[in-house]
Amino acid sequence: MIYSSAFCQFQITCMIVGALLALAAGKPWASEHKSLLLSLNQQLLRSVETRDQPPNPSVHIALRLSTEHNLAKESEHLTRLKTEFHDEIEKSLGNGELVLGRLALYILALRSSCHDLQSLHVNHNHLRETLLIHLKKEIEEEKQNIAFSHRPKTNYYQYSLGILALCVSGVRVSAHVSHKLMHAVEHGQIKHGESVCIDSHAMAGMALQCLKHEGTAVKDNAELDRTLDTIRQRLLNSKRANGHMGGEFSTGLVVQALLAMGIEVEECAAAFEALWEDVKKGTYHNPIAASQVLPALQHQSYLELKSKECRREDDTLTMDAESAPEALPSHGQVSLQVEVIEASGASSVFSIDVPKGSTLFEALSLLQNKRIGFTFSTEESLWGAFLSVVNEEQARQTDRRYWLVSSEGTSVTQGIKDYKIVSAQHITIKNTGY
Ligand code: B12
Repeated sequence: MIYSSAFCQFQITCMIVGALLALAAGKPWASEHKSLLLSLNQQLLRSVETRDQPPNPSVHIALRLSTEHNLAKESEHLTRLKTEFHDEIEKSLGNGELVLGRLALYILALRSSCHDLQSLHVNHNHLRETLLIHLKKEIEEEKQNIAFSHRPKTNYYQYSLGILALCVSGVRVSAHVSHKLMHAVEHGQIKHGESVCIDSHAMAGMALQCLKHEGTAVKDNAELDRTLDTIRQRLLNSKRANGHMGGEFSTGLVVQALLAMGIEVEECAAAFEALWEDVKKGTYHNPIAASQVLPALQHQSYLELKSKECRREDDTLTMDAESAPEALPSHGQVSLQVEVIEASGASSVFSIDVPKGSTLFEALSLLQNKRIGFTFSTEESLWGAFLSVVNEEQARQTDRRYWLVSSEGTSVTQGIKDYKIVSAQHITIKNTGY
């Protein structure tokens, strides 16, 4: 009797498990995810087609790490990187700028297409060096900057990108260079403005994990393990109630880093859910934002570039006609207050009504056109327009200053060409040191 009731329970359990398995086999979400992936991939492919956008190495990496390809379009984009982007790098070098992050991304992009890295050179100061030799020099220079002023001239995100690019290209990274990164992590020196920079921790995690995989000699192996643990913990602790890790624009990189560091896909379930929701909402319409998310959604990370072979690749990705962007009916005007706080602390407030749904860039342009004392200008970057000058005051990265943009006291999470004004608000643009 006892035996038969236990058997009965066992049968019921089996039936429930069976039903669940059958449901899972149908995976109603699987086909939705598949079409979201395809649309994100196509969005990136479309972005490289647009001639008015400069080639972007981060987008190239995402296209190349993807499982589906359009080999002709990817090859065209590679050519544009090797000409237009390459020229931009040489121009910056001519102006005496550090190009660490852009050069590292460029090398990763070339690696993602299995391009021979020894065949490309940069010319500057009458010197002709391979990209890798020049990257090594810049990273050494940054190491010296950290030694003297306790921080890099660029930032730790770019320093990590540099280490990662050398590592996946099979170039030895000096133990002094990696030690400086580990030290910065351990001493909480990696910030985005005032707060801990989750994106840079993710990049540092991938860079250091690559060194560990490769068995690169470091100053102290125990320090490497400790730092990787610290990073893993900080990334896991960045989890928010809605599943984002850090924020909607950090989650892709954090997931990539966690996967690279050996965390199971299942452990990132909430983060994946948040990413799918954001893809659905169109949060990643900026190509570089999409480029940091697509690899994560395909369970890939930049570490995979190390073993990329570019053989027998799929070539089925086509560009469907772009679905016309939803024309947002403009429901009248919203009032905007723009407060500018200069480095001296002096503040001025400007008011304007703008069409609902305008980008902050459009709103600021309207304000500028009113000729009531507000002016601004921007600089181009891989993320788009970076606000650099307001009322003729420049917040220079070389002076470690920038214009921090907040709405109702909260730092906005997008650039001025992406941030939309949908309700009346008080925008503060403050010249801030970091
Ligand atoms: C470092 C950094 C900064 C530094 C840059 C200076 C420095 N010395 O390091 C500082 C603190 C100034 C900064 C400022 C801002 N940042 Co920032 N920043 C980064 C970070 C961590 C790395 C950028 C980098 O070096 N990339 C590598 C190099 C090779 O690429 P690059 O394009 O040449 O880099 C330059 C530009 O990216 C530019 N930049 C930095 N941040 C931003 C943000 C925007 C919107 C734009 C257009 C440009 C830009 O500065 C970089 C160095 O010169 C990224 C993280 C990421 N996931 O990419 C966030 C990131 C790009 N920043 C972000 C944001 C939101 C901002 C701010 C808008 C915050 C605010 N509320 O004010 C401001 C920009 C305001 C403005 N004036 O226009 C978001 C952008 C998200 C989005 N969808 O647009 C990111 C992705 C962080 C995140 N996960 O949320 N940032």
